[in-house]
Amino acid sequence: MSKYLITGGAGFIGSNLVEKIVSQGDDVVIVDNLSMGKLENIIHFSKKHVSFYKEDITNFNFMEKLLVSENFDYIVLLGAVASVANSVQDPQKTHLINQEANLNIYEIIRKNNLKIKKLLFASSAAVYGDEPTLPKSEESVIRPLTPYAIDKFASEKYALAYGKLYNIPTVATRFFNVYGPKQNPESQYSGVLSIIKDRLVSDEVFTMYGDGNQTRDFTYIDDVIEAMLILLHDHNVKWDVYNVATGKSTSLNEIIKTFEKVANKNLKIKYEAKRQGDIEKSQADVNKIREKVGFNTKISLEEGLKRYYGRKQD
Ligand code: UD2
Repeated sequence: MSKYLITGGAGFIGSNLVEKIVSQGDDVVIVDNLSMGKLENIIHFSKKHVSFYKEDITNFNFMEKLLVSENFDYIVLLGAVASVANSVQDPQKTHLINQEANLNIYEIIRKNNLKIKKLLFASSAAVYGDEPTLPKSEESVIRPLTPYAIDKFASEKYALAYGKLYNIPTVATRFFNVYGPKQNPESQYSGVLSIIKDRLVSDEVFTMYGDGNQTRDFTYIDDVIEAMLILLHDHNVKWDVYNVATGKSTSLNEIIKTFEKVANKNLKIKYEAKRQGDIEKSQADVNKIREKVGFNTKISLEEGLKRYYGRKQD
């Protein structure tokens, strides 16, 4: 049996990861301040296998005591202000959470010589910025344009360099547009598919920013969880960064058509101007994760949308 620490474990990706780990018989400790995550995402887990601390990852003393006393096998860093817009409004505060809190965890591991099996830092396709060449491989030009992207890139680089310098097994992932159950549709900056699902269910109007021809590499949560577990458990994987995505790009117009077919209703759409700084096209090159660990996504867009829509409550 292994023990995992998951920061941000009450959030969208975190709570789905916890569910999978618990189903495999392992134990999880979640640290989440519920600023973006929700208690209802994790309340149903057995207390025997999942412990929850409602804490800020910026509480350095708390994190140190926890890491030193628990002897984690695996550490997954998902805790963040996962909003580019918030990082633009409040760069210093989000920097503390999105970068310094992670550096603090690397430091705790180093200073206390903790023997972990793997640490995974969750980075983002945001690090590629607006350089137009597609698809984005891990070697593509990096052009982080917002505090969010800069902090993600720095935390990622720290994870990998720390790993190498101090012999700590670390890995980083760059997620593209992940969607699926438990994604919170409450903000206008939530994942677009969580918003579209919400509008389809409630028959409310969806606001399209731009003409809908913008493309994204939409990746279903179960594929993302599988990739994370492979990267955590493969001993040959360390000190490296991997795109986690499908390698395909789909426009908003196309995905809305598929979603309407799955839901068997039409989405009401109103059009507004394109968002400032919106990236027109996004697509991952997934050769590295395919070649190094044999990972391929399995869930087509239609299948992912079916699974997602089937779970009306989340
Ligand atoms: C994703 C990440 C973001 C950052 C960025 C880096 C999510 C939720 N966001 O932003 O954190 O990493 O990638 O490039 O994964 N849209 C609408 N109507 C809406 C909401 C969105 O038209 O109500 C459009 C939006 O303008 C954009 C597209 O849908 O063109 C996708 O938006 P998004 O916020 O889901 O994701 P993205 O790629 O902008």
